[in-house]
Amino acid sequence: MPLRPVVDRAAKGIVRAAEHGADVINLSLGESGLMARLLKGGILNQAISAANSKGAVVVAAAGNDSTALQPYRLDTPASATWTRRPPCARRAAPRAHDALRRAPRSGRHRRSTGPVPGAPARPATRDGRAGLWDGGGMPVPVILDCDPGHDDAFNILLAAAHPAVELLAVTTVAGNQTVEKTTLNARRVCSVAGIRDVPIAAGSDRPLHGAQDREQRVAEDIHGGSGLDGPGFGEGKPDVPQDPRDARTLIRDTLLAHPAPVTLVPTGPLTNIATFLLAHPELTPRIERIVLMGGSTGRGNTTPAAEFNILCDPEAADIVFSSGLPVTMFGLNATHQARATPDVVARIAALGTPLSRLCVELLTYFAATYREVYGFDAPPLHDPLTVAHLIDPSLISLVRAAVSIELTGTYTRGATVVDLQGVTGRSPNADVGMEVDVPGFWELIVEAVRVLGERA
Ligand SMILES: [Ca+2]
Repeated sequence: MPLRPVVDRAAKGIVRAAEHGADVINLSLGESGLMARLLKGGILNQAISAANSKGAVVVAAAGNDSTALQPYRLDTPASATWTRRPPCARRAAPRAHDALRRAPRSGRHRRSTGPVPGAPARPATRDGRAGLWDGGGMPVPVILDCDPGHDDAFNILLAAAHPAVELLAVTTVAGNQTVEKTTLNARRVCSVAGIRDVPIAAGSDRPLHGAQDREQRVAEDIHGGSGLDGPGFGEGKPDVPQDPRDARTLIRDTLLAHPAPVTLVPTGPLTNIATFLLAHPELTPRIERIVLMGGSTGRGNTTPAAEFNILCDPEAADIVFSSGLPVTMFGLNATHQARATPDVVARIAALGTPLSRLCVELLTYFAATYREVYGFDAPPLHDPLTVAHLIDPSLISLVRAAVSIELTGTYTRGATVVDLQGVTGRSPNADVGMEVDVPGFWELIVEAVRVLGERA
C-alpha cells in the first residue's frame, strides 16, 4: 500500500479513538523503522499530539521504532489495553494549574515537592526512560537563559512559582537589550518577586561573529531603552545580587552539581548555549533537552523571514539545532496565539499585590509597543510557552520536523526553515510547537503571579 494512505488511516484512527474516550491507543505499523519514515510528514505526530491533548496515551507496538516518538506521551507496556474512560472521570481530571493552586504559599518548596496528583505525564526523554514525573515525582530541573525582556520576565515568574519546575539558575544574554541591562532586569524581576535563592549570571554581550561584521541587535522598539520599560523600578539597586561567575561557568557548575540531567530553556539569542556546547561537549550527557523560544514555521518579525532571537545569532542557532540534543522549539506561529488580552490583564490586576501591579505595568507597555510596531490588538507573551510546556505538555501540540537555520540568504538570513511536509528528506531534529491551549496557558501565568505575589 502507498505510504500516504497508511499514514492517513493511522492518524484518523488515533484521532477517532481519542474522540471516543480512549485512554490507551495501541499503534501498530508493522515493520521496524517504518514509524520514523511516517513521521516525516508530521501527520502522525499531529494526531498523537491531538490524542494526548484529550488525555489519551498512544502506545507503540513491539517492533516499531518507538524512540522516534519520544517527545510524546508514549508508553510501551508488555500488553497494551484499549479502554474507555468514564465521562465523569474525564471531566474531573485535574489540570496543571490546579497543582499551582495547591503549592505552598511560603518558603522554598520546589526541591521537596513530590508528585502532583493528576499532573500530566512527562514526555519520555532522549534515553527512552520514563518521564521524571511518572517515576519519582521530581520537578524538572531547569536553567533559564534569557534576555529580559517583558515576556522573559513572566517566564522567570512561572518557572519560580510552579512546583513542577526546579529553577536552578538564570543566565542572561544580549538580545532585547545589552547584556548589562538584561542582567539587571533579571535581578530586578527576581527582587520584586522574592526569588532570592536562584543564581543569576551574565553571559555573552554579542553574537558569535559579532566582533567581525555584525552588530549586536537590541529590540528597543519593543522593550524600551531599559529592556524592561513600563514599571518604575527606581534608581536603587535590586537586592538580588549578580553571581560573580559568567553564564558558561554557572551552567557548567549547575550541570555538574545536579544529580539528574538538566533542561536548558533559552528564550533569547542562542549565543550562550552555543558557546557552552562548543566549550563543554563532554557535558552534553548532562543536558536533558533544550526547550527554546525562537523562529517560526512561517514568517518572521524582525525581517519578513526571521524571528528576532534567531536573527540575532543565526550561527549559534545552527549549532543548537544541529547539536543532536533533543530540541523543542516554540516559534512565532505558536507564541502569537498567547496574547495578553484586556481580560487577562484585568485578572492579573485584580490580584492586588505589588507583583501583580508590576506585571500589569509590563503588559501595558508591551501592549503599546506591539500595537504601534505590529498593529496587534494585544501583545503575545512568547517566552513562557517554554516553561508552560514543561509543566503541562498537553498545552501545546508538537510536530516533529527537520528545522534548518538560514545562514546566508540575500533576504532570509536567520530564518528557521521548518520542513512540515517532509519534502527535504532531512531527518527531523526538533519538535515544533503548533496549537496552544490559550486559556490553559493563561491559567498558569495568572496563578504564578498570584502565588509569588502573596509569597513575596
Ligand atoms: Ca526573550
